[in-house]
Formats: sequence, structure tokens, C-alpha cells
Amino acid sequence: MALDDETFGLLRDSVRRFVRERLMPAERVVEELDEVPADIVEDMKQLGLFGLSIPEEWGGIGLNMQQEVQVAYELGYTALAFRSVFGTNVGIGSQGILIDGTEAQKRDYLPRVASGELIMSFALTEPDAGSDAAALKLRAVRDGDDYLLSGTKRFITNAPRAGAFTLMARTDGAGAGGISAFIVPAGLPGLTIGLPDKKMGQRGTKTADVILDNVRVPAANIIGGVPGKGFKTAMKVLDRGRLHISAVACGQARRILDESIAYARERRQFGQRIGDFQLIQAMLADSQAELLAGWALVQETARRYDAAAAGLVGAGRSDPEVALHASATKLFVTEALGRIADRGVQIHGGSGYINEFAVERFYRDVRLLRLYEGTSQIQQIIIGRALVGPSPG
Ligand code: COS
Repeated sequence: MALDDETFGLLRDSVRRFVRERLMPAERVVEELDEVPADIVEDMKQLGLFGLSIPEEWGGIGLNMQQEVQVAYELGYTALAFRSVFGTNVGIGSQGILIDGTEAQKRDYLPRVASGELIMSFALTEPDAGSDAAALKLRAVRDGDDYLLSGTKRFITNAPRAGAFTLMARTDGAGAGGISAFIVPAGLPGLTIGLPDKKMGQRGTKTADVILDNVRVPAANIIGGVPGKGFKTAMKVLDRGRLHISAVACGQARRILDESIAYARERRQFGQRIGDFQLIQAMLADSQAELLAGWALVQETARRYDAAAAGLVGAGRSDPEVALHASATKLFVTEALGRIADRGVQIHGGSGYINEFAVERFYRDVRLLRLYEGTSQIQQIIIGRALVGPSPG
């Protein structure tokens, strides 16, 4: 699955233009209103952004991972709130169905996900299960042809906008093997959404609790139809999500660097441009070098992902090599982005602390990238375990 080069080039150019002409001028409005304007969401639908990763047979554009990271890089050049509107449809919300779902589930959901008619969210995290995702407690108790789901999900991106959730619940005893992934429509009786979380940054993105009280969900809504496979589905979704986020992080790094270069050229101190000082140039150079290294790594991991993708479908787990590379990529790129954002503020001096300047906002926004879809420490654990192998004891 991939778009031909010529059509892809046109798509990437139109996304770049959309980012620069439509989204960047609206960044301040999003920050002030804490909302992405509805007319922009409509334009995103027209451009096909909700269906970037969904194959054409289900109404999407059908990008492969190497193409998706290019588009994610372009989208990463502006406020993260914009990408977040359709990010769960492209990634963590829909990919469980795409990778492990039955044909009927794909047919029923993916066309509406691709068009943006249905927003899908990914519900894994709970109040007591964050990094330790296999410890999740939300219970699903069998009742005839249905399951009754009760419990709370936390920090769920797009929960207030979602029409359905890919939701991990415990159908069996302890551990990863007792977890099943359900497709849960948002309107079911007993399902409520908490108030939107008040976050440090990324204003305009929406996260909230999802609370389930005896929500009746048909057993047929288990992704793939077989219980006990949900943890692996979630992990496969996250491997892919970590790569997408890494590409977005490179886009953010490019923007912060461009803002910093522009400021260094324009701001004058001691009778000259601050960009003429080698201490400023050193910061710019370090950021540029880290961005080039990170972006090369993202593209290489995307190439590996595409080469191994066929083996993902229905398989027990993803290629451990790809999982390692996805984690290493997210670790390196998001940590580098933290340093690049910090240098961006430093180059701006006092102005970098004032919210009139874009770097102040990006500095807050990018902090989340080292936390969500697995903290840097979780990425280190995944890489470390893969290197050392299972303990013989
Ligand atoms: N793809 C497919 N299957 C995978 C997998 C992957 N990438 N990683 C692990 N699995 C499988 C394992 O093979 C194992 O299956 P078997 O029991 O059949 O062998 C099962 O899943 C359990 O794996 P493991 O024992 O490694 O699970 P742990 O509980 O020790 O830890 C980590 C797994 C820590 C890696 C996981 O909980 C994790 O990623 N945590 C972070 C969660 C996260 O990113 N949250 C963000 C929320 S979304 S914004």
C-alpha cells in the first residue's frame, strides 16, 4: 500500500501550503480559544487528512509509513493542536482495527474514520495504569452475547470529540493476556466523558477521562473477534504511533529552529546581529545537527516499518527489531526536540519567555512528546530489554 510518487508529491505540497497559509495564521486564535475552529476542521476533511493512513479501498489516501512520516513532518511545522484533531483517526484510534480487525469491522468503521465523519480515540491509560499498561483494571464481564464494561480511562486524547473508542479492557485474569481491545461507540448508555484536562500546553487539543458504568458492548466489537489479544494490538499500534510522533517532533524542531534563525538575524545587540556571535551560532548548529540526525533516523525506521508491515497483520506481535527502532527513534528525536526548544528560548533571551513569541508556546507544547505514547524511560526499557533478552531466571 502506497501512493504513487507523483500523486504523493502533489499531496505533500498541498499539505505544506495548507500548513503555511491556513494553519500557521490561526495558531494564536487556537491558543486563545483553546479550540480548533470548525471551518479549519472542515478544510482538513476536504484535504483528506483524516484518512491519510487508511487504504483506498476503505476511502482513505493509503500512504505507507515512509510517506506518512513526510506528511507528519509537514504538519509538525505548526501548532500540535491542529494535527491532534485527526491524529487519532490516522494513528492510534484506527490502527488497531486496520492491523487486527475483522473484515466486517474494517468495513463498518474505516470509511467513516477516513472521511472524518467519525472521530476515533485510543483508550489505554487508566488512573493506576500508565507506563504499566498491562496492569489496567477496566473490567469487561461477559453477559450473553455482550460484555458489561466498567472503569475509568484517563488522559484520553480527543475523548470529547470522539464518536468511538478503541478501548482496552480486562476480560480475563491478571496480566497482558487478559486484555481485549473493544470498539466502543461513544453514545452508549453508561459512558460519560469527564471535563477537559487543563494542560501545560497544546491548547486546542482535548483530553479527558472516559468513565464507563456497566456499558453494554457486543462481544462482536472485540477487535479481531478473539478475546485476550488486546494488549498486543495496543503495542503494535503504539510502535507505529511512536514513529509518527517522531516525524511530528522533527517538524516541530524545524519550526523552532527557523524561528530562532529568524530572530538571530534580526535582533541586534553590542552593535551587531546576535546571529553573528559564535555562541548563538553554536546553539543553532547543535540544533541543526540533532534535527538532521533525528530526521534521517525517522526515515530509516519508516523504511524498516514498511518492509516488515506485511508481517504485522494478524501476527502474534510486531517484528521486535522494528519495535526497538521505533522506541529508539522516539527516544532520540523527542529528547533532542526538548533540547532544541530549550535552545530556541535561550536564543530569544527574555523574549523567549513572553507569549508573543512562538517559541514560548512551542517550548510548552513539545514537553508532552517525551511523555505520551510511552515516556522516554519506557522507550529505554523496551530498547534495553530487547538488547539483553529475557532473564534466564
Ligand atoms: N508488539 C506486539 N506484542 C508485543 C509488543 C509489541 N511491540 N511488546 C510486547 N508484546 C507482547 C509480548 O510479546 C508479550 O506477549 P507474550 O506474553 O505472548 O509473550 C505481551 O505483549 C506482554 O509483553 P511484556 O511482558 O513485554 O509486557 P510488560 O507489561 O512487561 O511491559 C511495556 C510492556 C512496558 C513495553 C508496555 O506496558 C508499554 O509500552 N508501556 C507504555 C504504555 C504507553 O506507551 N502508554 C501510552 C498511552 S497511549 S498515549
